Amino acid sequence: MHREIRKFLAGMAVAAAALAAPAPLARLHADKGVACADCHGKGKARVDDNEQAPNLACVRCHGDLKAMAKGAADPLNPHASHLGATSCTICHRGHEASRSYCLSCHDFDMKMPGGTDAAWKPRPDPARRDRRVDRADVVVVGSGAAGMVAAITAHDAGARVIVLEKQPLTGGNSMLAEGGMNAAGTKAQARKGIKDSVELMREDTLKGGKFLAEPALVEILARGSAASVDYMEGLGADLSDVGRLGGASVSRAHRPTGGLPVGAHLVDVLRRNAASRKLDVRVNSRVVKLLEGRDGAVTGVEVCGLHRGTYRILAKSVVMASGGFSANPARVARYQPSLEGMASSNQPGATGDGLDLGEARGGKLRDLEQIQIHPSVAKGSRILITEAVRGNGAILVNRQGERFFNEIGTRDAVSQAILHQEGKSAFLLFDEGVRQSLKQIDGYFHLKLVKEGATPEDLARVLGLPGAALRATLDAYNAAVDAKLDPLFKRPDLPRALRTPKFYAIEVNPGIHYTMGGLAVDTATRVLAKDGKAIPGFFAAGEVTGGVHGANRLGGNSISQTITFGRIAGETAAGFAKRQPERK
Ligand code: MEZ
Repeated sequence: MHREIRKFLAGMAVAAAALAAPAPLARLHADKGVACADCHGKGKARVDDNEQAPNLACVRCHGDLKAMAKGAADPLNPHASHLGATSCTICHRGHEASRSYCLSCHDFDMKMPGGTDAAWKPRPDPARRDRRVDRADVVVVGSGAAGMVAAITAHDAGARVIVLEKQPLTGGNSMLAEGGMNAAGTKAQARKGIKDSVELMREDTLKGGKFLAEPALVEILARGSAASVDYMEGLGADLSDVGRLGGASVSRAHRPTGGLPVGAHLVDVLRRNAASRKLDVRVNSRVVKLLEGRDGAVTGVEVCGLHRGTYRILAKSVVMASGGFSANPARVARYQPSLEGMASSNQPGATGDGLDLGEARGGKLRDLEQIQIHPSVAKGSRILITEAVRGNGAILVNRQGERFFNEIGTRDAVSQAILHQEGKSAFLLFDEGVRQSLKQIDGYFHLKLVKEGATPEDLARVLGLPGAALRATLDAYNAAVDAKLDPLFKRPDLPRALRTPKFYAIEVNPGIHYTMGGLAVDTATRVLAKDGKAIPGFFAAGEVTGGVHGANRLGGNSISQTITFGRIAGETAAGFAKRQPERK
């Protein structure tokens, strides 16, 4: 075909595609008389990877998130979500179709101006290179609880810190944490008369992890836990409610008053502390390489910023806190083929890039095949139903309307028990008493995941279960609660009988939740090379590390790990940086 005709036809195809695509916001704004210069250009702030400039323009006209959320009757309000203070431009795009971040985990019917109904996805890296070089004492990769705590601690120890987050918002998986933060020997436990000890938490953790964990790391987790609760309370957190989670000998999961989800609260506290310290936190900033010095030390990072392009930051220490890989189906299937196709409860950024970066710099990886499935993800969704619902008294029943396991056993055991039931799912059953004991249950009602009935028989009808069997199961369970003894499954904690109408149920099945393996570290969070020696200038904390949980993590130990080891990483990285000369 003649070249000109080919060019013309290609041009027509592009124009047709543009017409078929939803109108980007820029065009909708132009239709309302808003000029490009009203948001961009001379006299306006430059767009950086944090995208604050376009966000300020949005807020100037539309108001902030609070204002946008005001007056909406529906509790499912994307402007008042559990993600907290996010940027408009995460979802709303000026020059391309907008995509809802909520849809990367939820299945809502969401329409937005200039949008598609497709899920959010990362935008492609720009090809440009920025030759300017930034400098820091400590670079932290990842902005979940481990990263933010490491950054705040390093800053408070006098270091110049830069935090890099590849996602468009901070918080990582920590933001989704629900059930609580484990700690032994806290003031909140003492107020409630709960007798716990470092030794008991250590033994529970080692046993729950099938004795594969590194005892020295577990000792630090347990020994540091109460101080970590104090630390977070010192930053402004409320961790005064204490509940029981699977595999724990006593109640030690700390969360906000009324049993609100722990993660969104802690992330909010950490964001506020980072902001008040004017920490340099950069979102949309993906680390693509760890820089190596002549002495083998890690000397900084190469970053790809959404707008800035690829650039280098020279640093004296780097803390890897980039999380696990539960949201990376290919990687999960590589280590555990049996989990192929199973839904994950994680946010979309949990892809395990930090493992590749660390391994490329000589870091040793351990226990990667240890992948945790959580027993209760709402069937047909990616929504985790916190273990705390069981901890506060809910039971699991199968399609015969019968209990089949100790509901607060360890996750590996409860998950396997569910997978052995007909339909490979179970019904999480609770009453109004349990609902009132744990505020985070309200969220499941908002998400329309809960079925209800005025009596057990009503609920059985709604669920398609045999009513007489369900009634008999509840009667037997309530008798066990009264007698403080569960003859069927030896459930060790029977916090309340299930007698208060209404009766509720959520159908649940196991989902990929946590990756126990990762970079090998020592007790000072120094990343270890294959020869067992620490790599100078390289530290790691949180889910990117391996060795703290062994073959199975206990619920509530993840947030505990992020705070305790995040604090150690921040301190050690800042201390190491102090002893180094300026990088050239
Ligand atoms: O630590 C966790 O993963 C946890 C407590 C999850 C949950 O069920 O809430």
